[in-house]
Amino acid sequence: MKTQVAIVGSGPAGLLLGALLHKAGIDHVILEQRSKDYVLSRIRAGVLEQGSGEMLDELGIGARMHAEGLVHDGIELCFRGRRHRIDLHGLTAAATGTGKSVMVYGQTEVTKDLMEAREAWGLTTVYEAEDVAISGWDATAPTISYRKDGRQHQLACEYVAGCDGFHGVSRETVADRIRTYERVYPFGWLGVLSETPPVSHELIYANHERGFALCSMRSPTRSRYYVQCSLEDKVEQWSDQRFWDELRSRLDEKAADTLVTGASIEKSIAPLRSFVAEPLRFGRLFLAGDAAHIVPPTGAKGLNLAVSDVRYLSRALIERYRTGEESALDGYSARALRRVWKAVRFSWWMTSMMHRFPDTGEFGQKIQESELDYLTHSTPAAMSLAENYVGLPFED
Ligand code: FAS
Ligand code: PHB
Repeated sequence: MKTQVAIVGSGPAGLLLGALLHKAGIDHVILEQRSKDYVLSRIRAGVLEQGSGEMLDELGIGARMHAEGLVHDGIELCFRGRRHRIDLHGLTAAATGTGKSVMVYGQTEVTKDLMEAREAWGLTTVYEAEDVAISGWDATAPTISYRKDGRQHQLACEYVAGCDGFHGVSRETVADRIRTYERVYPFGWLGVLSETPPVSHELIYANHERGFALCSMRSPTRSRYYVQCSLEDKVEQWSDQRFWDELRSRLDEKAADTLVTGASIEKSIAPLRSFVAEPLRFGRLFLAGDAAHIVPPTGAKGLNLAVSDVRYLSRALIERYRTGEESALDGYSARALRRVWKAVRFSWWMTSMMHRFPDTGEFGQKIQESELDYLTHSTPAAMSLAENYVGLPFED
């Protein structure tokens, strides 16, 4: 088989890149190691930056997002038993003249919309492609080998987009040439999905001496909650009752009293890390999304950074195929990384401010509360949080 661009991975990065290349008439194939159902079964991100939603609109696949997604103009920060609203839309309007919001619309739904578009466009995705291996990326005619239904296949291509996530093969292929930067956090997030109405109409990020908590949602009837937990914890140790009790203990009185609990329909523990690989280009191989970087979900940036990388990579590939010009491809890594590092910083900052670390102690707790007090009473400080949370501008 032969194509112009081989995309490894059918998560948000790979699917979105495929859609953008298709719209530009560039031939591509997606190779995905898992089944379609497995990819759709993963419960992950919940918040889309405004720019991410606009990219789905540009592709003509934003209809369900607008019909079912929830536009949020603010978030709340809860500390010392009180909630304080950060007016994202009002603050970004005051700062830039244009108010911005976020869209609460699960990554699962984005993935579903992109997969359905692919099928409608008759595009090729090879699911359950095993033992994907990339060769010739340092020359001009890369080849990808993989096994499907017990048979070995070769895919000849001109460029490879490594969109295969943190544990993928793409970054591993160039492991001896890549520089990595990492911070592993000494705690995890225990997440619960429940068919219960959200405790509030906006997200609540809570700082508490017992640890961080987050109240999010997927719809007016489906909630997503998280509590910071120990990395030694096992999901089996957390009954639903224990989870709800712990969540209540970290919220303000009104939220604790009005929280509607119910049976968890998904419960999982995710470790937290900040990770960036540099550079993002190796000859004809380009890394994008979680294959290149990981952020703690505190700033709701993971999925949105995958969108950001793909925006830059797709434009560079389209320019190359339309004009033969390769300057945008040459500039992809530096341009994508500038925005990546700003989101990595914001996610690290939010995580550092909201979580209980082993060495936080009483002094550290006072410092965190003081920073939150400053944020919720200083317009310039709140503007900085707001412009990062809704998504910094793309530098096109
Ligand atoms: P993905 O990991 O989504 O997709 C990579 C794809 O490549 C997968 O389908 C995988 O099966 C495939 N693949 C891997 N190796 C392969 C190989 N060798 N060959 C072929 N295919 C291969 N972000 C947020 O913003 N908010 C959150 O709350 C949040 N929660 C998260 C919770 C968890 C448990 C995890 C793991 C991540 C979370 N994230 C969150 C981040 C997440 O949403 C990612 O940023 C997003 O999935 C990135 O998309 P991709 O880069 O496409 O990577
Ligand atoms: C989610 O809804 O899963 C979510 C929302 C905001 C975050 C992290 C996760 O910062």
